[in-house]
Amino acid sequence: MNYEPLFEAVIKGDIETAKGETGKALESGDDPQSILDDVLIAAMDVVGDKYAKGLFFVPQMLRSAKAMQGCVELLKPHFLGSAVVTKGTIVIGAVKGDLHDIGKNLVAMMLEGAGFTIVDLGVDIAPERFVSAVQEENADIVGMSALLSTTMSAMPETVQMLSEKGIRDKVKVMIGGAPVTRKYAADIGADSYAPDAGSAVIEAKKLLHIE
Ligand code: B1M
Repeated sequence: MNYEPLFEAVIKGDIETAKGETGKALESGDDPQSILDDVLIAAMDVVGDKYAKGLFFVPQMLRSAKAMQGCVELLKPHFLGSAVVTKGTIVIGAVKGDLHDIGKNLVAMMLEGAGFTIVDLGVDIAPERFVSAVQEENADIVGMSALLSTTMSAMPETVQMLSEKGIRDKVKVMIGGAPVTRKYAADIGADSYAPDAGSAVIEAKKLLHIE
């Protein structure tokens, strides 16, 4: 199938066309993973580049984000498996000050599809909230997402607070998001870093010694 119309629709923020093209691609049996990686995420990268070059502004980024989210909703059933036994509980959220949730939602979706129970706290989550959710949910993993270099510093605050509450050794910490690196994860004492949603599943399984 020709993906150009879908790619362009996400960049333009044309939700109806984007959803229509995604539906057509799925109906013609195309691989949902490649629609996601090769078209939707690639289109968001173009949007980010245009913003960085001053060609796009926040309202345009927002429209593209909405178009992407509409498409992801259509892809979602294709990623969710039929696992009935949970592989573990993962509390996840975007850190304090960060409103970007597309990547975090994809990570949550893939983890859920792989059989984990997901407690999605949403966006702009303060360290206290991550810590209380870990306690309330008896979570095996806490996952933090940051897309801004200015919000990453909330990650070590959460790690620190887990230690102060005496529960650091009871929960694994996974972090990710565009400005985050493996080195940063090591520096702040996180247990794991994943560059994308697929790797997040592999990392979560490793952390809990599954398979
Ligand atoms: Co924003 N934004 N944005 N934005 N935005 C970026 C991130 C930016 C890189 C654009 C640019 O300049 N090129 C830039 C950040 C620069 C920096 O700090 N390094 C930026 C900026 C500056 C801003 C504002 C400050 C703009 C302003 O207001 N002046 C503002 C901040 C708002 C806030 O958060 N407080 C802002 C606002 C927004 C919108 C609200 C308009 C919208 C977000 C809507 C939403 O999410 N609901 C938006 C968007 C859409 C983007 C871009 C274009 C796309 C982000 C995205 O969804 N990517 C982005 C540019 C870019 O990334 N190319 C940009 C697709 C997504 C699938 O990828 O999120 O990286 P990603 O997730 C991946 C991996 O990172 C990883 O797996 C995911 C799936 O593969 N991953 C994890 C993510 N979390 C993980 C957690 C894990 C493991 C892996 O474990 C727990």
